Amino acid sequence: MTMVEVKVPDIGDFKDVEVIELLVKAGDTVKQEQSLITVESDKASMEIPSSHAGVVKELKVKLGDKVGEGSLLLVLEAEASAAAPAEAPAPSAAAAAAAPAPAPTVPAASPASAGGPVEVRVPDIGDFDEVAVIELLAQPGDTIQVEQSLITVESDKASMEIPSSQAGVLKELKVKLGDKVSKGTLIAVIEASAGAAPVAAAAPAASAPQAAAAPSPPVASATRSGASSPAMPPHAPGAPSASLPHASPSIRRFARELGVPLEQVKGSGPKGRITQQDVQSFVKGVMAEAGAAPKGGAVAAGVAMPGLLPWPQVDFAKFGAIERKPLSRIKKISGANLHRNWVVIPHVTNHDDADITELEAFRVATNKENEKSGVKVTMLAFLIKACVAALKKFPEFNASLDGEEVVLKQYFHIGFAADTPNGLMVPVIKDADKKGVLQISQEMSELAKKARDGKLGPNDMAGGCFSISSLGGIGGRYFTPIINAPEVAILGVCRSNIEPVWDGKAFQPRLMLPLSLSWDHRAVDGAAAARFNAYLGAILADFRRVLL
Ligand code: CAO
Repeated sequence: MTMVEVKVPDIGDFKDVEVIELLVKAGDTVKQEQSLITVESDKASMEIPSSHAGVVKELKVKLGDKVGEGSLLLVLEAEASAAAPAEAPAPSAAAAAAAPAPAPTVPAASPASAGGPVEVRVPDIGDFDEVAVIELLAQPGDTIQVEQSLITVESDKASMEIPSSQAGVLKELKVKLGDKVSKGTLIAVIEASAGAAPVAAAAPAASAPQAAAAPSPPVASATRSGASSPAMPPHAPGAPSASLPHASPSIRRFARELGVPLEQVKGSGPKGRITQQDVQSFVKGVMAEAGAAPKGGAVAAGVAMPGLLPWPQVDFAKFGAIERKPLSRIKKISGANLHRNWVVIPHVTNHDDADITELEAFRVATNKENEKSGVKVTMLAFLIKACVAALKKFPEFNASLDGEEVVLKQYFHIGFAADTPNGLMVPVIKDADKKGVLQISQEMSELAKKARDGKLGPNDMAGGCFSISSLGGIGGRYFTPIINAPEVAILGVCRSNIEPVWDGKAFQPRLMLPLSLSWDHRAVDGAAAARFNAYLGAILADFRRVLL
């Protein structure tokens, strides 16, 4: 282990600049090039990276300190392999990376003119290549001063504003947000004011880089000598507009990751600078507002929920042809109910299989016998009867929660989910315990027809104790039905299949019906749910058990 002193590298015109952020603390493990502090002058801010990887032993600066090239920032216990001196004569990769970029000099413009359109291009911004445009600071029609910032660009470590070389009226911006620009990229066309000669780009000089808003034009195009290529251009808010958020690159990145619009954040730092705390407080405020929003109501797509990301806003038409249709009235109502039930009720679902080989044979035979009656018995009618028997044996399933009380019902009204062209409806077979399978089948087909025809009345759907959702006529294996509040359980049924079942001596082909029982864990325990399902399976396997 070697102790290494990390110092402020050559940061050009940045002398006696204030430390405005400490990005690491003693004990932190830092990587080479990781930002250690942010410094800020009255015109620009920049992050200072580490020349070495290692563990921070001691920070030698505090907030408000003034630093310049050579100021000691911290002492680092460097990783053995990374302990090469930062200021080696021939710059190491670390030293090169640590060297800041020249600030953007006032860019070269098209030949001087006493009027007429002039192209403004990105000047030499060192290693700042292919950087994203993150802000447009002027718009067509604006009167622009020489050195007034036109756009802000940002790399992963720093941001900087690109100033205009020309005074005049902005005719056209040639870049948009998100565009990648490099030295020489055309950013704007300016109608030069008569007599306003563009600032010429001086020949590259070996002098230190010049800050973008340095008072004395023309400035040198700051090509640094040697291999110490720039990596850290400063953020230089040359002509801060009232709306331009004043924040360091790391805060901008932080805000972007959280989706926080910086222009809406009030900065509490010096000169209104936005701090990490400000961004966090903004997020907390938004969350608190969302939490205080509609209580008990449906939470629609697009409405923020506390603690959750906002609903994704996608321009679907960008990816192909689309058609927009309003949700049906039933879908809106059932959707809101399902959503509330799914969010409020702690659902658990038990899956099981019932052997319905004999029951199915009986059902087929019954249908044959009753062919002339016109009433067709489906498995669902038997399931309703079986559920009534299970509800009688396990009364906590024939219940509703009401505050601190459980309401146990002594009647047996069973709802069944019906698929209709307009959406899901749940008509209810009243007093199913007092009706036979044939009568239940008849009522079910009448109610299903009424549902499909949109003719169900409120009474047809009221008073349910327990619901069954059967997808058996369609297919599938298992699913997790959503409880129909204020009921405390629902049975989901899928398509039966012939399966090999071991009878102790051999596999036998048996017709197995997949059952999925969702139950409210506030009202029912897991053991009771498993017993309910097992009993239901036993009855479906042999209805004579109901008599026991
Ligand atoms: N396994 C195998 N076949 C089954 C079966 C099962 N579990 N359940 C029904 N079938 C068969 C029936 O025997 C019938 O066969 P045949 O035409 O050969 O006689 C066929 O499937 C169609 O039955 P069905 O669906 O018309 O009758 P049903 O009594 O089973 O169901 C109803 C009636 C209204 C519940 C049903 O039509 C329906 O709407 N189901 C959808 C429910 C739903 O959407 N649930 C999801 C809610 S959660 O979003």
